[in-house]
Amino acid sequence: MDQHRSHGSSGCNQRSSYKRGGDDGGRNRSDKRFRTIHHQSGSDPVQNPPTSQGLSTRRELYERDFPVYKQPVEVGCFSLDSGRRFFNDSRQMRYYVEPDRNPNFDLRDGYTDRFTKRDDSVKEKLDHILRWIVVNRSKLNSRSTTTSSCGLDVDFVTWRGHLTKLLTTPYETREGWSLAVTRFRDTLYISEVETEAARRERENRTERHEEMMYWGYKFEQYICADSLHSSPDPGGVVNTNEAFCTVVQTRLSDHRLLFSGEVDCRDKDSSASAPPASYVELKTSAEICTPKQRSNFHRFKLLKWWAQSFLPGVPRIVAGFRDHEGTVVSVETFHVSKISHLIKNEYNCWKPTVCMNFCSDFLSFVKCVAVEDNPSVVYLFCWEPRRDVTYTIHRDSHYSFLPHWFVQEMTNSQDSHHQP
Ligand code: 0WD
Ligand code: CA
Repeated sequence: MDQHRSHGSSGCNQRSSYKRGGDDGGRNRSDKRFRTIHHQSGSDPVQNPPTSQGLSTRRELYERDFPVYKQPVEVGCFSLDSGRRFFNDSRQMRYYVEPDRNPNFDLRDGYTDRFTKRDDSVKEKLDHILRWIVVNRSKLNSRSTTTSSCGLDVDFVTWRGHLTKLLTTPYETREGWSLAVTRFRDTLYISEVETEAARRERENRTERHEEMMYWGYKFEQYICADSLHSSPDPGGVVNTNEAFCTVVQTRLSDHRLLFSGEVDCRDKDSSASAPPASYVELKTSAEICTPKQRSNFHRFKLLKWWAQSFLPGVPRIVAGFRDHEGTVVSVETFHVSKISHLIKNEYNCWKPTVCMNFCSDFLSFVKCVAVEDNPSVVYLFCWEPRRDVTYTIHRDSHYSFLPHWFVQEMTNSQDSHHQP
């Protein structure tokens, strides 16, 4: 994993320009990443300050040395069963069975008679990760025995998928995002809020699109076995409620991260490396027939694939290329560490360093903006393509996402730590 140090500093003190009010005494006028935004006055729940800082997403501002990104360490895992119930174990782990290079898998098989689809109108927010934290707290707070601030020993808690969106932001031209942030006991929790555009798209998917979403899960079923000594069962039911999730800890610049991501399967060979190095990400994509298609694959798809797997340290992506009828015509393995070399010949292509520096700067921005430590306050960071990242503040609103049981559990277990 790259571990080059970045030269820029990212603390709030050096970057007073992050702070609201726009009174930076001119210190950051030369820093083009942070811009004063004049908000329109409106009647929203809580008013923005008249002026506040936004964060630019222009690529050229993030072309610095690669920031420190520590090798992610798996600190735990959990499973979600066919009814989306949480288990603090690896019961949903699946094992990789190498397919033929030209397997002719029929991805349409079982649609819709052997398919149970997760209800994606149900927003689970961070709940499963929070559940994992409550059960595994002792693994996380090493400083709790020596200091009075009995928080988790991490700066950010989130889903890997949210970080993937941050990494790809400088190159995204179509889809914006909204991320809700709450500071609680000095940890910043980041949970996505579905944008209006995303909701409309979800509610108006075509039947063709629904079926193509199934194809990805069907590919997994052709390749994954439920146990070390069994074979994949393409005759079974595809149930997208089921998930195995890894929980990893790492550091990006000076940001200590704890995040979880869904893992498709692991290498069967028990002498192979420990997780996350033994994990395999599975993907499907349209077969590549023209140079233009190859270029688009490199420029757009490999960016998303790289970002998603690089974050948790998953080293291998196995891709099934399918025709228009949903037949997998070829299978190819991509080594995540080699993807940035593969794309070097593309004109004006994406750069890993831009992705990581933008993410790092966004997290610094969040640290400086989200200052009030309060489980019911949400700082909502929003971004649309070709715009800066902006934020609004919401108290006791429908955006609040830390559940009472989590706040209570964390408060109680802290109190009990302090009893003689
Ligand atoms: O309600 C939501 N929109 C969210 C749900 C937001 C964030 C996470 N989640 C849940 C997912 O249902 C899943 O259990 O968290 C888990 C995955 O989190 P992640 O790893 O952080 O998400 P991401 O990297 O975006 O997706 C990883 C895999 C996907 O694989 P592909 O190869 O398609 O990228 O998780 C699956 C999917 O297999 N996945 C989902 N499965 C069912 N419903 C969903 C979803 N909404 N999103 C991702
Ligand atoms: Ca996958």
